[in-house]
Order: sequence, then structure tokens, then C-alpha cells
Amino acid sequence: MTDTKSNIAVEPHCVHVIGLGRTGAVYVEALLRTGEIEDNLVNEGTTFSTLLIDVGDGDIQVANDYARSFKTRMASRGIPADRFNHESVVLAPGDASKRLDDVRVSLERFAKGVKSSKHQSTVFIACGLAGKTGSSMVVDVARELAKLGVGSNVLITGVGQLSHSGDGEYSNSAAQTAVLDKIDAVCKSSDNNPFSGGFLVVPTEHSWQRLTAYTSTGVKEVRQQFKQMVTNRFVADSFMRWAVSDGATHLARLTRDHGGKCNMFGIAKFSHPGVQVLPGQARSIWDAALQQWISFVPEYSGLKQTFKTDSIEVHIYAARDMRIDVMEEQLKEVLLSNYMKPNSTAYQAHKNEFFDELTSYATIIMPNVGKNDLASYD
Ligand SMILES: Nc1nc2c(ncn2[C@@H]2O[C@H](COP(=O)(O)OP(=O)(O)OP(=O)(O)O)[C@@H](O)[C@H]2O)c(=O)[nH]1
Ligand SMILES: [Mg+2]
Repeated sequence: MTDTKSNIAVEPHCVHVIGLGRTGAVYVEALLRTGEIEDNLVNEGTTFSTLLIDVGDGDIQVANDYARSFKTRMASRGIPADRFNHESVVLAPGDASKRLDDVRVSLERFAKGVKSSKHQSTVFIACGLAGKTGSSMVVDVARELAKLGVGSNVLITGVGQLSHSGDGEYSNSAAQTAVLDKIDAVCKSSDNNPFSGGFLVVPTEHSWQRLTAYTSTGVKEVRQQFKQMVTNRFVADSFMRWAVSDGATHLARLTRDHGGKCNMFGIAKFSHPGVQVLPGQARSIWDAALQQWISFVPEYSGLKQTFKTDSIEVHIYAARDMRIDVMEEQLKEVLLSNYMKPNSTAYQAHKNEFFDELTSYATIIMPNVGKNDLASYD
């Protein structure tokens, strides 16, 4: 059992993000929301670059607002303004073949910002795999950025969010199958893979299921959209919270050990505010509820039962009142019995106290997945 130390002295690591389409924009927002990204910029030689690309401007406004207030906060802390670059590119609908031409100049400015950092960096290129805009561009944008020569200090890491069963026509769409084909091929090719840091596939089903169990009131369509939005934000926030945690040491370790490959970045949500245990009720009621949702991991992980791995890394987050050691033991048992290859022992777990006393979840990282290991690919 490895416990997370929150004050390890580490060399600064810069994290940058390109968000493609609606889902990609949520990952940009999520990174802007972490306090760590702001704190890191206090250090000499650090930079932070964000770029949004979407068709139309409807889904990027919130992220643009976050970027604006981020600049204000930097100014109030006396952080030099040139350490942060933010840009958004609004593409016209229609002809997708010229899109790369429309983003090239912005991409060059983005790369310049990334390169001006004196430290190791990771560039995330994030999108929803099931939509059209993000999934159609993610590999090309990565190639274009790699061509600009960001240097060996900078790793390019893809982040692709899978659809879930509540996504209607987006659920396991043809676009998702097509992009999984492409990512699988790219990550297996030795000479033409721009994802030096690997490609992280992020499933959403567990979070969606946990949120669906949350409420059955309200107007159906409104509720559906709201729940989709909440799921999306929860998943992206959890991802970025992990990415910048402990000075980005976990991110740096993952990309060092499993760079270039396609890896699973699972998120399993065990509790949600307002569900099952109400304020004032006995805290012990949590135990059964948490155990139940831990047992759902194999059902909602997005992985086929045949998938086996030789290494698993877990980050578990729970409120002070929840019995995190018991949760960790249960989760370990579920993961080892379902996914670990016989004779493999590379299991590590990091425990974290979560600030919201009703929320608990885990990120579950399993390296080296192929498209045929994914339940959504068939
Ligand atoms: N329908 C819907 N889907 C959402 C919403 N929020 C997030 N999504 C997710 O977004 C995924 C679709 O990807 P998007 O990121 O919207 O697609 P895109 O890259 O903008 O591409 P387009 O299809 O061209 O818009 C689905 O898997 C949905 O889960 C929402 O409010 N409504
Ligand atoms: Mg869109």
C-alpha cells in the first residue's frame, strides 16, 4: 500500500491541453479548475498553454470564461502573464478536409508556448470519441503538433472519452468505432505514432450509472442533458485532478513506463451526494452502498472479461468518514480476480481524502489495451 504524500519536493512538470469538440472543451475547463496548475505557474520557467478547437462556438464559451478568469487570478498573484497562453479556434461547419489548415497557425503559437517552458511537459489532446468533430481530428492534430518539433522534453498524450449507455445516438457510434480502429493502429505502429506519452481511453459508464441512480424527478429531457453534463464534468475533473496531483509525478511515471501505448484510464464512482445516505443518518450505511458500487466495476469498466493485464494502479478518493482501507481491500480483490494475469503482482494503490464528504471514487489505470479488449468495440 502506497500512501500519497502531498508535499513531495519535485521538479515542476508543466501540463498543457488541447480540447477538441464539446467534450475536449470540458477537459480544458477541468484543468483550469485545478488549483495546482495555477500554483505551478509561480515557479520560474513554467508555462501553461490551452487551445480549444470546435465547430461553432456554443460549446467552448464556458472554457473561454474560465481562461479569462484564470488570467485575472494570475495577475492578482503577480504571476507574469506570458506564462499562460489560451486560444480558441471556431471552425465553420462542413468541409472537414481543410480543418487542419484552419488550426495550423494557432497550433504553432500553442507549440511555441509549450516549448518556452524549461521543464518536462505533457500535452494532452482530449476529445469525446463518439462525436464527430473531436474524433475526426485527434490523430491529425497530434501528428501536426509532433511535426512542429516540440522537443524530447515534451510528451504528447491522447485522451479519448468513451460514450455511455445514456448517450442516445452517440452511444457506441460509428465514429467511435472508426476512431478506436485508428488509435489502435497508430499506437501499435512503431514509426508513425505521434502519441509519445500514449493514448488514454477514459470510460464513463460507471459514473453515468452512479449518477443515474441519483434522481428520478424533473422533466425527462432536461434531466437527461443535465446528467450527461454532470457525468462529463465529473469524469474530466477526476482525470485532471489525477494528472496534476503530487506535482504530476503519477502522470510522469505512467507516461515514462507506458508511453506510446494505448492505456485504460478507468474511473469508477462509488457514491454521489444525496444518494442512499442522507445527512444525519448513520455513516455505517455507507459501507453496504460503497461495497455494492465497488462490485459493479467489472460490469461498467468498459473492458471485456477476457482482458488481463500485468499491472494495475489505483487512486482511491473517499471522505474522512468512509472506511477507505476497507474500500481499498474490496477494490483490490475485485481488480486482481478479474483483470490480473496469473503470477503478476504489480498492483499499487494510493489513498486520498476527498474534500466533499459524500463523494468517493477511484481511478483505475491498466496499461496496454487494444480495441478488441473494449466492450464498446465490436
Ligand atoms: N447529447 C449530449 N451529449 C453530451 C453532452 N455532454 C457530453 N456529451 C457527450 O459527448 C459525446 C459526443 O461527443 P462531443 O464531444 O459532443 O462531440 P464533438 O467532438 O463536439 O463532435 P460533434 O458530433 O461534431 O459535435 C457523447 O458521448 C456524450 O456523452 C450533452 O449535454 N448532450
Ligand atoms: Mg460538437
